[in-house]
Amino acid sequence: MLEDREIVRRFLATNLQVHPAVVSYLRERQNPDLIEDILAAVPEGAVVVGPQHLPGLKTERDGTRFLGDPSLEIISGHAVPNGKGVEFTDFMHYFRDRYTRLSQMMRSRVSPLPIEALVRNSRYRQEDAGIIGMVTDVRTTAKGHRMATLEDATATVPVLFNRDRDIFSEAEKIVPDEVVGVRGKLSSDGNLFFAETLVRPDIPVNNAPYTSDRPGKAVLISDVHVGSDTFLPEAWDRFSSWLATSGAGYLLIAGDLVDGIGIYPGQEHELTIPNIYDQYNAFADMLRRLPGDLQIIAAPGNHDVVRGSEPQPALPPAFTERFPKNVTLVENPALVSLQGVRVLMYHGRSYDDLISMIPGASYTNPAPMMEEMLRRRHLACTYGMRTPIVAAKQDRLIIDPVPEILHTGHVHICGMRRYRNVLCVNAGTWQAQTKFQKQMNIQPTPARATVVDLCTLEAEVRDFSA
Ligand code: D5M
Ligand code: FE
Ligand code: ZN
Repeated sequence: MLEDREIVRRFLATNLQVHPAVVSYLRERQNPDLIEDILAAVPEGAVVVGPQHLPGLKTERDGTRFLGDPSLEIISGHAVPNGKGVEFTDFMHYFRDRYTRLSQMMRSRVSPLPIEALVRNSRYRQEDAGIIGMVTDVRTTAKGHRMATLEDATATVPVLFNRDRDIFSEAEKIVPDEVVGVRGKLSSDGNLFFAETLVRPDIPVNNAPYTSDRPGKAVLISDVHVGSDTFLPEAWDRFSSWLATSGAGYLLIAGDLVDGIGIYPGQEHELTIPNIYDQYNAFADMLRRLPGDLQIIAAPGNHDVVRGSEPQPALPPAFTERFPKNVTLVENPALVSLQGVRVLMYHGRSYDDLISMIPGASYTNPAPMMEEMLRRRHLACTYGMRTPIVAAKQDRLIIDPVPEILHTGHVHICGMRRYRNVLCVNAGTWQAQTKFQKQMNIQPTPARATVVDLCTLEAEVRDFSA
């Protein structure tokens, strides 16, 4: 077991200090070779080894890119030429990658046996044991218990969560395709596993976020919906004027930049700009009126012109010709570093799934859903519901490394909370209530922007609605 003390000692031995975020990264992986890799890659003259020195953070494709100002770094999800972004594979490989990486995060807490060994070997019957599996099926039994089928590379086993136990409330939140660990006992006939504890990959309890050592402010928004007849131009103008004097260095936009076309039946009757190119050009004009030294990072959402399956590619050049130079287009999701503070941007399509499956979840209160994503270390666990997912060689929707900030949108309702020192921000919208939202009884909170101080990670919501 690689402990914090040992990790720190190893760095000190080479006269380097180590940031707590790096310590938690290494503790989670339990791989001493990684320390050597990091030490080998630290540039000469460095005093403190920080998150920016972690090799795992470089993208698998063409390395970390520094864009203009080195204070902005796209760690993963930068724009790549059409089609080259994802290496397609089959779902078996995709889910295997998910299982391997998420199970690794909880091995030390579960001490799992391979499921096949557990069920085949009679010596494990009615003995305390642990397993880690992907949930292939979950339901409530006739007697009101929760039953989940867990699968690993060797076999599957049904797991029962007794409704009279404390873990039941957690078991009610189990969703298909998440990876969980359980400890408990196999029945005497070997056909059923009785769960006593439920473990999720989760954020380490002692998660220590990185903060910038020089002043900096980031503004987080999403769901601008340019082109819709409910887009709020006056509120945007107030925001735009404020930004010029705000001293903010970064503007992050987590998708649904424009309203798009053909997104829902009858949308053409609710558009003021019916042409998709014109929508992006109008958005470009809005961005051109913002300060030229503001670093703008824009990711797509389900209303944007790119493929809906996640990870969604960055907007292609055909639509962004008029965008100013200070805009960096990224994929959805994307992990960006602002002066070392890592922001995981994700539009949030999976809210539609989580809200339908997790008891107590609702569109009005998105913040608890962000916590559910963090606990599962996954942005969109469940395959085959509302969130389309691409079978890629690597599961890019896994939350790894732990970011300082999780920035989402989609539900059009502002929400904020901190979970184990991760700042969760759901950014709201620039669109008033639509006909569809009226039918669904969704009351949006338009015209809000969240301002984050990169030195303290303190955040405040500013209201531009009046
Ligand atoms: O999502 C705008 C809002 O509408 C947001 O609260 C999610 C909700 N929404 C979107 N699609 C659906 C479906 N199919 N069912 C229920 N609720 C939905 P936007 O992505 O901007 O259209
Ligand atoms: Fe939206
Ligand atoms: Zn959306």
